[in-house]
Amino acid sequence: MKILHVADSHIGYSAYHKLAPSGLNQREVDTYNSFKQFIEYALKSKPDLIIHAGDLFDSVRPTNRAISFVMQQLLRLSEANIPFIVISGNHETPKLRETGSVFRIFEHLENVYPIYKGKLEQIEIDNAVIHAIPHCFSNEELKKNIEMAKPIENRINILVLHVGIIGIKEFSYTRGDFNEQVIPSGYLSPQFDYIALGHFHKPTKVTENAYYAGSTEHFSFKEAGERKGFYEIELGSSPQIKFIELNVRGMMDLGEIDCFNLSSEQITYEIVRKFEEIEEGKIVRIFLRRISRAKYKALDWNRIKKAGSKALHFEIAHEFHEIEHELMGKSRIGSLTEEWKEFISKHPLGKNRKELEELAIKYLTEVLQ
Ligand SMILES: [Mn+2]
Repeated sequence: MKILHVADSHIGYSAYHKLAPSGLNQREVDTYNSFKQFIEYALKSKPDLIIHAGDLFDSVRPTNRAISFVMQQLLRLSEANIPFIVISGNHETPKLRETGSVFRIFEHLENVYPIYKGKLEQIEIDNAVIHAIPHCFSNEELKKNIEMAKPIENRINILVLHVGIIGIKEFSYTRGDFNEQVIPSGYLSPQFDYIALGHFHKPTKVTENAYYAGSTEHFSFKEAGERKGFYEIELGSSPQIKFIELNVRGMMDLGEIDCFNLSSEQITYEIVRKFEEIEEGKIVRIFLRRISRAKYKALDWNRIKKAGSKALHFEIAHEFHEIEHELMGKSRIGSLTEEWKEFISKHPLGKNRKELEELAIKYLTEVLQ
């Protein structure tokens, strides 16, 4: 039995200001193109089944354009009699049940199986049983549903999940996506013939039988340099798993420049020099470590813009150096809590910010008394 496992296409995503010739956002068009490449591969290779492991859409309320694009592509699979099973991921699952799911409109397509009701559903295709668990309303419900998914004897059993896994090295760096659900790797039972995972954007083998397909495009600089694609799986007595790469827009991370001992002119020169590596149309980032506000302002932005013009978009991330306000004429150093607040305001803390801030201020107040 031949299966294609794809995930995290995030249709409807858009970013930066560059427009495609059609007038649409270029990055939105990029996500359409990579998904279309996948569909074209599927129509040629004619698998017995396609599994999409969640985050088909980028949001709970995709635009009409994103919905009709997906509808068109799924119709092509439907007409070719290729079954398509898709679970809803954290990005497209509404927090309130009453909102209703965009997946409902796919229920009427023949050969398309949208799974979005927050609970385990079993679909039988030929000799295979697909145990599909969409994004649930709580982590407890998710775990209950995974425990309920029991492989059936003498059948090919496939489990589908959209989750993060605790205990895999790569995932520990990337946690904190909104509304995500996370399970320990012990929940991935070796009894399934294959576990198709979605959520983590890098194609990864997690256990002997569990794989993340990764996303079909780059959606953040954390993904710079990663291959994007999907798996083609031949299940049988000796399963074969092959990664098929998609041709997507590249993302380049040009590394960092330590600016502490450099002048604005030198920093500009270093940026321009690194920008020589830029390949046409790529998305590029460079990081300026320990730069003062004054030096940052004095960079030669015209030269930098010109040097970066080959990129679809370039991002100059930076970290302002902390000692600067003593040196750069800040009239006084604030109280310990004021300084701490200023310091922490420059660090991305994600959803735990408020809690961490409150806790720190509580401790600081205690020691200062
Ligand atoms: Mn996700």
